[in-house]
Amino acid sequence: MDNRLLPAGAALVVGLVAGFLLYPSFGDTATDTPNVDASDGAEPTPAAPASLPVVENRSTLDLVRERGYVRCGVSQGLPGFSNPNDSGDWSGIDVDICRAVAAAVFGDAGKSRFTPLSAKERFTALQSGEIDVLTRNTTWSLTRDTALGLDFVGVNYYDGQGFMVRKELGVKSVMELDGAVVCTNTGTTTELNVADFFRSNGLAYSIVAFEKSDEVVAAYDAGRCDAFTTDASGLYSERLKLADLNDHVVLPEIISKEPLGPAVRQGDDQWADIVRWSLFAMVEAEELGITSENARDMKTSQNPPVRRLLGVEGAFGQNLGIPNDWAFKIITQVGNYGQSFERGVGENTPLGIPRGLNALWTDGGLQYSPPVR
Ligand SMILES: N[C@@H](CCC(=O)N[C@@H](CS)C(=O)NCC(=O)O)C(=O)O
Repeated sequence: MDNRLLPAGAALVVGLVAGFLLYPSFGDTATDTPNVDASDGAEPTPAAPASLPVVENRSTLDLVRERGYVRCGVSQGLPGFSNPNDSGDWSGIDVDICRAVAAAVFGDAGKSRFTPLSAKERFTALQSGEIDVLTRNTTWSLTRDTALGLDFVGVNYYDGQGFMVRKELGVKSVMELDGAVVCTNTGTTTELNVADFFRSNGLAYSIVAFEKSDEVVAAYDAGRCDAFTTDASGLYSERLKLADLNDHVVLPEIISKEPLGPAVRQGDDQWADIVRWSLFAMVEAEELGITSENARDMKTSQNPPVRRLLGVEGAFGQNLGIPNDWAFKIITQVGNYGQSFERGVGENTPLGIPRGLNALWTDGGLQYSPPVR
């Protein structure tokens, strides 16, 4: 489709007007919200910005090619998802999505750069053009997909919200948290879900929320709150930062659906397709048994889906506006979805997360790529 330029500008303006200040009620410091009943459970209605940032009315692919690298918005440090090492090199499954897009566009996963963003900052950074794609443990919800001038293109991690408490509390279920002080991050679905869950179950609560995750963990570790809540994946990751993780227990309830996935600016269909199919290529590769190690040999396979994905047959890259060996480059440089999962968050990493919902559909999970044909 070649109608992407006009809608990109139009949609962006609508999105910017609608979605600039997402979470007006929370500041950078702790915000104690003692069980107020002011919201209806929807995301806060965004206010219009004082002035609109100017974004060039050009295709993202053109801008990215001209610049020479893809700019991705990531977390400020969430091991397994997006985390820098001491040399400033980023890794994790969200980083892999960005590297996959760079491999698809440039044939070089290294042509990717990372901008750490808090939950509160992330949508504005995408709207304003500061980044090309948001790959930051971000939940796909209707409001975010429609009212912010953004489009979610897939789910790279199916998640849900969980709770952690100190073992000494003796609490076995979230239902025992009546009157609890709950620590979490501002600008997240987490806050909204806590409100839904506690209110609908008739439980009193108060929230202590911070913009930086490290502050949330520190507050919880220091005993400022009874429970720490975030995406279950975030609990696996953030609890590694606690003084002694054996003093804590994750409660059995998962209180929400948190499909985490990459988002792009609304209205640039070609760019959305490139990011979407970069993710799908990783999933499809796993289903077809293609890995970073065997991809080269698999090029001689007679299996038609393998030949199509590796660019031996067809013009699928061309249809996306990128080289035909796009998926081959992703698989050899980043790996298939399962390889990325195991390397970032899998059972042999400090996080130790089982595939669960993120297993392939053929193994009883939800990860599924439409056919490459
Ligand atoms: N998936 C939820 C929560 C995302 C979120 O921001 N989680 C926190 C806690 S795991 C986080 O990413 N912290 C790392 C950071 O702020 O950089 C959302 O999209 O609102």
